[in-house]
Amino acid sequence: MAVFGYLKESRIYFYVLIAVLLMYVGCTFSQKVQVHFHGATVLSWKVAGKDVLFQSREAIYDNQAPIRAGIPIAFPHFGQWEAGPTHGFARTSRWTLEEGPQKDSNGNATAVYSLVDNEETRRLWNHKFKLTYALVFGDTAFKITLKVKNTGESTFNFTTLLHNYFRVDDIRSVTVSGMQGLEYIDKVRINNTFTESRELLTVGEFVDSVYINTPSSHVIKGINGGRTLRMDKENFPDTVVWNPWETMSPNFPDLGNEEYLSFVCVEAGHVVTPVTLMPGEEFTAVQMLTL
Ligand code: TA6
Repeated sequence: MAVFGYLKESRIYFYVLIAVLLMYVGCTFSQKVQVHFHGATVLSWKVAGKDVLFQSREAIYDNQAPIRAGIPIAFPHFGQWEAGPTHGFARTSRWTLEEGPQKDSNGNATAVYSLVDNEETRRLWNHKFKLTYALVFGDTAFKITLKVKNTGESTFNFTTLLHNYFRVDDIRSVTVSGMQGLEYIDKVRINNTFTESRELLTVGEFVDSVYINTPSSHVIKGINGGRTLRMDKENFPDTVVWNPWETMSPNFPDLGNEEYLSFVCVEAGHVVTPVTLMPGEEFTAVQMLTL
C-alpha cells in the first residue's frame, strides 16, 4: 500500500492514469502517432510536427460510428454492402493490440493489431477469419501490412481497402500520379467506366473514381506543409480517389464546413476483383507511405 501511496502522491500516478486512459480510448504511440482501438483507425501521423493524415473536426468518437479520420479499414466489403454497414464491419469493430507499441531494432515504432470473427461479425458475414494489422512508423515512412486469414472451414470472398485521408494544404493544388491510360469506374457518372487521359490527376469538383490495376506507386503532391508523399503498394491492385467537394459535403455530418478543401482520399485497395480465400489460406497486402 505504501508503494501505491507513493504513486498516488507522485506525478508517476498521474502519468500512469493518463497512459491507462489513452490505452483504453486509443493507443498513442507518441506525439507523432495515434491509433484508435475502434477500427484500429490510425488517427494521426505527424512528420516534422505536421500531420500527414486528416482528421475531421466533426469526427465522431463514440466507439460506434466509423471515425472520419486517418486510415479507416474497409473489410470484408468495400462500398455499399447489402449484408451490413458500408465498407464492412472492420472499421467499426474494437480491435486488439497484439504487440507493442515498441521500438524495433531500427528504432521504428511498431505495433500489431488484430480482429477475429465474433458473434456480431458472424451475424452479418458467417465466416471465421483473423485480420492482422502491422504498423511500422519510421521518421518519414509508415508501413502497413494487412493480413487476412481464413480460419474457418468454408471458402469466402472479400474486398478490402485502406481508406487513406491525407491532409493537404488546398485540394485545388493537389496532384496524384500514376493513372494515365488506366480504366476507372466513375461513381459520379453512374459507375460507367472511362479511360484516364491525364498524367497527373487534379481535383476541382466532386470525384469518386475507382482506378483498376494501378501501378505499385503513386506520388501525391500538395500534402500538408508543401510536401510530397509517395505511396507504394503490394497486392492492392486498385486505387480509389475521392473528395466530396462542396456539392456532396453536406451529406457527411461528420465533416466540417469547407473541410473538403483540406483532404484528399487516395485509397489502396483490392476492390474490383474480390479475393477468394480457401480454409487456412492467408492474404497479405502492404502499403508504404514515404515523405
Ligand atoms: O472511398 C470512396 C467512398 O466509397 C465514397 O463513395 C464515399 O462513400 C466515401 O467512401 C466515404 O464513405 P463513408 O462510409 O466513410 O462515409
